[in-house]
Amino acid sequence: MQKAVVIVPTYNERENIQKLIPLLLEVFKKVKNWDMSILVVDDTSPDKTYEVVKKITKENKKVKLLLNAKKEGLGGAYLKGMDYAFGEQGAEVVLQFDADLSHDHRKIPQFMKEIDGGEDLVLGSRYVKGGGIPANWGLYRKFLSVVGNITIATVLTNFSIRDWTTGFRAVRRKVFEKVRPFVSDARFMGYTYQIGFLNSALRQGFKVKEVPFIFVDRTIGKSKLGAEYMKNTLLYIFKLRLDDLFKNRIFKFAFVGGIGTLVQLMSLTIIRLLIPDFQFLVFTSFLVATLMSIELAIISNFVLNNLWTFADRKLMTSQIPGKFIQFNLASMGSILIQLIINSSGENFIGLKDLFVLPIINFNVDTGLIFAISGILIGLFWNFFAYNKYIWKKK
Ligand SMILES: Nc1nc2c(ncn2[C@@H]2O[C@H](COP(=O)(O)OP(=O)(O)O)[C@@H](O)[C@H]2O)c(=O)[nH]1
Ligand SMILES: [Mg+2]
Repeated sequence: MQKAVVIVPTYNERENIQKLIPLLLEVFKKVKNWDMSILVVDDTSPDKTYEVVKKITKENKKVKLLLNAKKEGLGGAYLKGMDYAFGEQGAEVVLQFDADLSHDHRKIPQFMKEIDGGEDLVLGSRYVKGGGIPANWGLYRKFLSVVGNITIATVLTNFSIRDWTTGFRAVRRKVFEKVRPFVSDARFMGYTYQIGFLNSALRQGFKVKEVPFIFVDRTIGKSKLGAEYMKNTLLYIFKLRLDDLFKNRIFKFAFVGGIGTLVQLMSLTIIRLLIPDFQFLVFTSFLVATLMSIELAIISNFVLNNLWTFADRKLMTSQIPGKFIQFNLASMGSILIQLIINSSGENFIGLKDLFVLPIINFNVDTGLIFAISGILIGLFWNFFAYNKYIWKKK
């Protein structure tokens, strides 16, 4: 029979754990096809929770204690517990269960059924139909929990999950093996572990199922949830999305283009200061300065795109001269596109001042629309040409 281990992290849960263990052992009898057991992970609680548990382990083989020398947080306790359960204990499934009787032990058989049915990760959910949070929770606590979940789903743009923060879960071995490297750093030692773990599992395509349960407030002891949690969660989700953005080729392309524009404007200013305007050469020197600044922007774009945007298709040294010429042609193409669109806007529709202040007139100037669409189509062309010709997929 395959093994399933219910991990119960404890910190000052002396009384709760004594009540919980018999309830769990009782419900295990309803799960016939799994060898179920309990692993309590205690961080040497000051109230000596571990002493109580140690006593129970002597009477019952289905209960084990893992004692941490010091408090490392909820995520730390789960990592250690799961390493042990999936490792030494040879478990195929681990369940996460709070010691404070907030989670519904009667749901465990249903969790195991979902696993049998092919789910990789089962969540006890307070926010799907049939689930719930305690009616007596103050407005502030309800607000935090509900808004917290909505915020997480919105920032991660994943609305398939209703209860991101739930600590009642069943995890298959393969999920833990794939997710562990992503939740091993210090950020996940606290309660952020739950969100980090779930997000990583979803991104790796594991099957996740929410099972409703009604969360019951603890009657004994205190919650350990602190401000650490909110801060770390927000930091985690926003940093994750920022990382996503910086991994996005189109974003990098646009960013490099922005730098190119800055290079062009700044170099134009500097070159114009360096090249004196001879009266009869005013036009020529302006033209020279403009062309030089455009070329500098092109060089900046070429180098940065090669090193960053298309780092995965980086050019070999021998290719660089030829590709650089192609890159210049592509850039010229984009300028040409802009010129054509702008001038056709002028010639065929009869527009003169392209940048007439539309904001002051309160009616949008069609010339501006042509200018903007010229730039957009030019950018589109650039991105296309880079992908298709210059940094071709290998
Ligand atoms: N081992 C260990 N368990 C912890 C730690 N922090 C919380 N827990 C346990 O994790 C479970 C959930 O914690 P709790 O304070 O009830 O959080 P809440 O239900 O979100 O308010 C309880 O069983 C706690 O005893 C920790 O640092 N180490
Ligand atoms: Mg609790």
